[in-house]
This record gives sequence, C-alpha cells and structure tokens, in this order.
Amino acid sequence: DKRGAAVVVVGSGVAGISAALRLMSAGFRVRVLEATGRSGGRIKTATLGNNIVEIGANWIHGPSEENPVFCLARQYGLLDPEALIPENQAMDVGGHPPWVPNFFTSSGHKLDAQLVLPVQLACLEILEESASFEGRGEPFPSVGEFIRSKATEKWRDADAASRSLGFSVISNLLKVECCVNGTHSMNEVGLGAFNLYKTLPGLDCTFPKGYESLIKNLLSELPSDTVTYNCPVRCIEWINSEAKGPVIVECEDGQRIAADHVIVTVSLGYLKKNHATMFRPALPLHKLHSIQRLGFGTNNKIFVEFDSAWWDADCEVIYLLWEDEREMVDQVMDVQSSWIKKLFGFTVLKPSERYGHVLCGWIAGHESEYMETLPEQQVVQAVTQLLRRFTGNPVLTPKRVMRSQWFHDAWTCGSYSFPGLGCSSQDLENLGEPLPTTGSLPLQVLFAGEATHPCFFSTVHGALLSGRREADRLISHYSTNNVLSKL
Ligand code: 6YU
Repeated sequence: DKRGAAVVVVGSGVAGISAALRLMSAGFRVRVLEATGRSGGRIKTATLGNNIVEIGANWIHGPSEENPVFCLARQYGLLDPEALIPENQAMDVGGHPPWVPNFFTSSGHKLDAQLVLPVQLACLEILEESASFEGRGEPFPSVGEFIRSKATEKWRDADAASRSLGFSVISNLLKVECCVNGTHSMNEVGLGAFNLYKTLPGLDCTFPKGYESLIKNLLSELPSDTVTYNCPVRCIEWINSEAKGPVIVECEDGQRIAADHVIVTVSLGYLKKNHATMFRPALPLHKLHSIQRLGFGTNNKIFVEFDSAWWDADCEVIYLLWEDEREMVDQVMDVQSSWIKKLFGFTVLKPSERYGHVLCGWIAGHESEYMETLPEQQVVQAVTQLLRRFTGNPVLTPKRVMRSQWFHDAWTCGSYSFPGLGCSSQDLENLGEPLPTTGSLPLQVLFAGEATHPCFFSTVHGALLSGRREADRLISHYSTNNVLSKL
C-alpha cells in the first residue's frame, strides 16, 4: 500500500523537490535529507551590492510549453511580461540565442562586429555539423578534434589575416563551448553522443527575482518538516538478494533511517567521488562504468560591477579574442600564470535599470578550478589586468567582483554533466536505472538528477523532469501491483 510506503529522497535540489512533491500528492510518506543548510543545490541566488546575481543556473533554456520550468515560473507569476509573449516562446534558436556581441582583442582593439560576424557564423556551422553524428561513423572521438580539423581545412588556403581571425574566433568558440558543456576541453566531449542533447523552442529568459524564487514557491507546497537540513547521507544499505527488509539510510551523524525506497539526486560529480562509500553493497559494474564514462566538469562565473558601461548600449555579450591562438587551443599551457586566458568573455546583465553595470565572466575547466583556489584579491587583479589590456583603457577599475566556486563545493564537486568520450545514450540509461536490477525487492534505490535525463541533462528542466520520472516510477509500481492483486 503506497500510503504506508516510506520514501527517502537524498538531496533538496530541484530534482529532489519535484520528486517529493509528486510523491506526496500521490499519498506517499516522504522525507528529504539535505546535506547543506538550504534547498536549491545548483540553483543559488546571491546579491552583489544591490543586485541579484545567479551563482548557479542562469536561464530557462527554451522557455515554451514543453518546458516544465517555464510552465511553473509562469504559473507562480515569476517572469517578466516579455518572456510570456508567444513570439518569444516560438523563437527556435537551437541553443544559441542571437545576442548582440562586442569583440575586443588582446592588442586592445574593439573589432567591427560586421567583420567578425560572418566568421562567427562559419564557426557555428562547424559546431552544428559536430552535432550531426548518430553514434556511428564519426571521424574523430571528440568534438574538439572534429572542430579543429574542420577549421584547419576551412582556412587552409586563406590569407594570413583571415586565417588568424578564423583561428582566434574558433579558439573563442571552443572556450564558450567548454562553459556550455561544463567540460575542461572539447577534446573530452564525445563526438558520437554530442547530438543527444536536445533544445526546446523559446528565447532563454531569466528570473527577475532570482532562480531561487522557483525553489521557494515549490517548497511552499511541501509540509515544512519534509526537508531535514544539515543532514548529509553517508551510506545507503540496499539489499542485493532475496533477503527481506528495508533500505537503511545512514547519515553523517550516525542516524539510521529505514525506508522502502530511496531516491538519490546527488550530482554526478558527487557520485564519481563518493560512490564507493555511499552504497553497500557496491553499485553494479555497468552502472559504475557509466558513472566513470559520463563527463562532469566545472563552469564558473566571475561577476564584475562597474560604475559605468564601457560596452555598447545594445551589447549583450563581450567576446575576448586572443590574437596568438593559432593552435586553436581550449586549454592553457601554464595554468598558474595564464588561467585567465580560458575566460571566453562576459555576458551583460540586462536590463541595466535593474542590474546597474554588471558583467558575468565565464570560465570552465581546470583553469576555472585553479581560479577557485586563489585569494579573491588575486582574481580581482587578474580580471582588472585582462580588461585593461583588451579595452586599451589603463585605468579601468571594477567596483565589485564576486565568483562562484563549484568545484570545491563538497556537495556538488563541479557544475554539470556532459557526454564524455565513447559515451552513448546507454550510459545515461544505466545511470538512471534503479537498484536492484534483479531479485524480488525492486525499486529500492532510484536515481534522479540532471545527469540522468536522456536529452535535457545539464539543465534545470532536465533535473525537474528526472525527479518527476522517478516519482512516477514508484507511483505506477504501486498502482500496477494493486491492479494485479485485485485480478
Ligand atoms: C539551466 C542554466 N546554468 C550554471 C552553473 C551551474 C549549473 N545549470 P543539485 O546539485 O541541484 O541537487 C542535489 C542536492 O543534493 C544538493 O542540494 C546537494 O547539497 C545535495 N547533496 C549532495 N550530496 C548529499 C549527501 N550526501 N546527502 C544529502 N544531500 C546531498 N541549468 O537550466 N539553465 O542557465 C544553467 C548553470 C554555474 C553550476 C547550471 C543550468 C544546471 C542546473 O543548475 C542543474 O542541472 C540543476 O540545478 C541540477 O539539479 P539537481 O537537483 O539534479 O542537482 C551535448 C551537449 C550540450 C550541452 N548542454 C548545454 C546545455 C546548457 C547547460 N547550461 C547550463 C548553463 C548555465 C549557465
């Protein structure tokens, strides 16, 4: 009887909360155990001066009818009116919003955007082509190698100036894609699985009161004692045999909680690091191999506030083009001295009436992880020097700087997942497969979280849908069993 079934959800991110909500409304007894003192996980809103800034998730990717995050945000009244207009929802930008760019070069020049745009379009075409393989017949193992080879071919016979511009734009695009995919290098992203990720129509939008406003609204629908905070789960003892008994969830403080079912929503980064101690008995080998094969890297933000804007009034993104990047590299040689070269540029927080003059810098990979270890003053210094060099303004000085540190967050261990080398949809399926896979006690441990979604991994809507999916798995398990027992 499902009313008697006790479910423990590990993690109070969007996947855990959405699983709990659905189970509760179906009559299950649910407890959510959260390691930290807050809900939201990788949805995290902070303030910089008087401004709201997103430390984690930024946009609703593809805000349209099919996107449950958009539908909830609309229902709760959390969006600006422009985000709700049908034209906005109908725009199909394929994951690349048509932002108005400014381009600056390492010799301190602002380039004419009309000069760079055709080159950027050519680069985007190569990127699109890299998402056209179906897991067979791909000419290279990684997206990075494919893009580099196509670019080499494209600019082989071009004059030196065009080739140099082409290669700087490709290098920049590779760094952008490292951020988008949350990877160290595009050489680590599998070419055969690059088309697994699917975009939804709609022009990406933000939450004017912060992404956490979504979490607050969702939580308000749960009884207030559903989530236990500061309660890290150390170990899940499940039963891999015919033996009877509940699953035991052991917390860091020694507490042992019995449950009929456990839904694990911790990040793939956390699983990679802690799977050996987190599950007793150990995870089956095929699941373990998929945990290892799937990628989980780091993408961080560096917010920089200025007294006034030095970019164009309509500018939405600032790209930094290094003129010496002939090798089309997306990894720097000497991380300690040159980590800042990995920062592809900045998005502009809009509208300025709301945010003032704030830029959000984006940096991925080991360079980003190294940045996290530096004292804040050193980050401020590096960003200031970088901007002075690219703008040619020797006195440009930020008012405030703030960065995220996702790699060193012990409960996340990075930013989000991507399909690594040799990955296929089978790996995502294996990750989401419940335990045990055989025997008479099914569905003891279930897995949700962004990395378990077959096509929306790395997003909030993917995480939300994965939580609902696992709740539905339990709901239909009980309803099927009831139906059978009545026959
Ligand atoms: C989106 C966006 N966005 C930027 C940055 C980041 C992410 N995402 P959670 O981790 O939230 O919850 C788990 C909980 O478990 C957590 O609270 C832990 O504390 C807890 N926990 C851990 N261990 C525990 C233990 N032992 N015991 C108890 N509790 C424990 N998504 O839609 N729009 O703009 C961005 C962005 C910097 C870091 C993002 C974005 C990703 C989302 O934030 C993320 O998926 C969900 O919040 C995860 O929720 P969850 O519940 O699963 O885990 C091929 C190809 C294509 C590439 N993809 C392109 C897509 C673009 C992806 N882009 C994202 C970009 C940005 C900018």
